[in-house]
Amino acid sequence: MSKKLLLKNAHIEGIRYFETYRKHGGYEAAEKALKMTTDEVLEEVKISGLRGRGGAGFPTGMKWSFLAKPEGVPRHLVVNADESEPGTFKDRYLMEFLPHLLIEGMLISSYCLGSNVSYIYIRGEYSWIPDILEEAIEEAKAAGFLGKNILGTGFDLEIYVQRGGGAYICGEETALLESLEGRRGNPRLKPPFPAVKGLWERPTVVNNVESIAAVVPIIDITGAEYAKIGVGRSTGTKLISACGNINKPGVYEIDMTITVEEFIYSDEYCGGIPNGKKLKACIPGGSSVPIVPANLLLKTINGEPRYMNYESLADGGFATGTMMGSGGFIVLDEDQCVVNHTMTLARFYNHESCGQCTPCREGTGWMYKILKKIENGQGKMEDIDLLWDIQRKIEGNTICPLGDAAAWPVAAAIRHFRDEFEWHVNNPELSQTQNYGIANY
Ligand code: L3W
Ligand code: SF4
Repeated sequence: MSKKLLLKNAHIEGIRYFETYRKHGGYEAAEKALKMTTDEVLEEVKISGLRGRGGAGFPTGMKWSFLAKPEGVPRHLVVNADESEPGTFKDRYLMEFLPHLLIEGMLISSYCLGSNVSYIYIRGEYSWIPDILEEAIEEAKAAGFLGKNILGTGFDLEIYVQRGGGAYICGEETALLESLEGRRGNPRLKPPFPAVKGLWERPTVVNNVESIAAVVPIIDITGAEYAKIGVGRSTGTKLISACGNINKPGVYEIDMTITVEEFIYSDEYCGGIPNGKKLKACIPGGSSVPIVPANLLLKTINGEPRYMNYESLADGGFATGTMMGSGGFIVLDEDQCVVNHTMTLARFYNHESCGQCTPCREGTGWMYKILKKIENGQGKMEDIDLLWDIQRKIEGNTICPLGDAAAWPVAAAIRHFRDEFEWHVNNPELSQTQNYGIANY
């Protein structure tokens, strides 16, 4: 059984409210952190090995240590709650059921970074959650954990919740900052990174909800103890939102030592595939990461079991491996059609492209049109090569990672499931009425 750090109290009735949260040890980590120096808190986060839980897995302590500290310039912490990656809904769970865990994590992190005004930028579609967060903020303020001179330390902190307008691109950190400043959410060129020039050109740390929540158990049990959980550079626990063809969709906390097979088939997690169907493929880190066929998902190219962690999922590189990404775990059974699935994703990325760079603006639309043609039985063999060519021209040639995120699913689908694309081309009548998966298994 995986160790629980973030969700250990999630089952307690009323844990959403300050009184219950506090009764179960809430804000004790904050009290501990506020007695430490900011350097000591930073050191704990560094030692913990915590990596960003939003998708990139960048070391959190290193990001914090990059924060510029020019004299007299305010600094900010911005929590990225614009969780829009298809298949990803773990931050929603945290904010909805454990809002004080996020507020406490923000208090500790803001203290460490020297941010007196911090923000939560939340996706517009989570329309009911800002009220939950604002209520938690008010409760924390009434109890003296936010506002002026917190616990008599002289540290002040205000937290504001900003609702997004429902654009996926605003989850990209610089687009988020543009939107927070009141402009259209167009990504900025990096460098400069937000740690140097972020919100209103001030040094800013942008971190995912889960990353900031994880700071609470790190201070609670110490960075060294946190680093003992997990394996290698995949320390601590990770929230996984599991969906697709599984018996038990939901949000699970894992300790990154379990195998992919255990995660899919054990009753503790996904509980297997409905109706005894076979596993076809999986996208383990949200829609942007490469799809992996079952044989490469359960074993690495060296024949070792594949584990639910950053290194093992990426084993063999993108040609055979995939990525932990945001932990949005999507399972496809033998009846699913990869062409249809890839077309749906291509439509999404085309719709969400901000349009600033030509390869992404034009390429995503082009890929969607070709995939639709193939899916509808109107494709030619050369369309598959054209699709391959387009995705290659997008990858690495855009301002932000949305271009790569649109290219990778197409590349992986062709690499691993070219036979399905060819089936659609060779069976135009059938492909208009049924999918490859249903026709062939
Ligand atoms: C200062 C340097 N800071 C890097 C910071 C940077 C950022 C973090 C990671 O994209 C990925 C994307 C999605 N000085 C720095 C530095 N930083 N070098 O570190 O940066 P980066 O560029 O590796 O990634 P990113 O731009 O944050 C995130 C993928 O995650 N993804 C996520 C999708 C969406 C969600 C969601 O809805 N929640 O997660 C899934 O795979 O495709 O590749 O903070 O500033 N020298
Ligand atoms: Fe906009 Fe796409 Fe360029 Fe990102 S890659 S800046 S979403 S056009």
